[in-house]
Amino acid sequence: MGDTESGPAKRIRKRRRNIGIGIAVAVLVLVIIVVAVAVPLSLRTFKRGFIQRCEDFKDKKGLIRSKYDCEKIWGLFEEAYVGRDPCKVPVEAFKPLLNAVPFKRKCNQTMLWSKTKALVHDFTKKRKCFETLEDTLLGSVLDEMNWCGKEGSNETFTTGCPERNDCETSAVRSFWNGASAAFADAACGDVTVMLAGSVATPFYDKSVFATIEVPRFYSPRVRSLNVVLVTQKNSVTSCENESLKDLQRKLDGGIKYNCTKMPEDKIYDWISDPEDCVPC
Ligand code: N1C
Repeated sequence: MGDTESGPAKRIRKRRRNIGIGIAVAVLVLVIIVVAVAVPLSLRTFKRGFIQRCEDFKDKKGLIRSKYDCEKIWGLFEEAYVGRDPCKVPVEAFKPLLNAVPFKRKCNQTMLWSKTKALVHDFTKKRKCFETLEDTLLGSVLDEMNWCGKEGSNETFTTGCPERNDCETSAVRSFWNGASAAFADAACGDVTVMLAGSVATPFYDKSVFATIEVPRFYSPRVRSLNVVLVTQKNSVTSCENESLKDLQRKLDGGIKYNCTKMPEDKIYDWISDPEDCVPC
């Protein structure tokens, strides 16, 4: 039957096929270019962002702390995960980085959180007497970032990395676990934590707060743990919640425990009060 096709029809069919092949080749070339350019570009952007945030980091008084060697900090950071399987980065790999940028702070200033991140950071932005991990240099530089390395490569990737629950020892999880441990080790005096009164278990036993921070508090270095249970309009959870009793049981004996229920609106009123806290 094909033999009966006229000359012009055959030519049109051939031309269409050639156009199809041309488009396929162009798309393939485009994909190769995008992959080749985008990967190093994402690394360049990630590293540049890291260095920029590090150099712009301000202390509590709003002063830029030029004492940090941000290139050196980047080098120590990168060493922890480059060339490794993205799911096999041990917490210890971040030790040199965490030792180089210690979390020293005055007593009574430690502010922890679990499932209340946004509110707590709105709070500490105004109330400089408290400091969260994200108010420190490393915490602020890496907050909300996702990154990983790959075996046989010396690059940093920001796409194709494990998601939060994919593996226990991803670069991101190990960094936060190591940083949270070092941050908790630096706590002394009265420690504050904001927990969510809108959930059934404000003290969730798998959280970083429960598994990493609480076990690092010892008396007399830590005098008290003050829980602020943040409630919303329909919150039913109270300080009598079972999980909070569990928290009390897990706490080292000499540490005083307090729990105060506080509506979220009231905390926002406080935040907007222009009067700042007394010298820390
Ligand atoms: O698991 P969570 O809370 O109890 O962790 C919060 C707790 C805080 O007190 C911080 O000191 O642990 C510290 N911390 C961070 O500062 C932090 N910033 C960003 C722990 N994790 C942190 N992240 C990311 O959020 C990280 O990916 C981790 O898995 C979550 C924890 O959030 P959560 O469940 O609300």
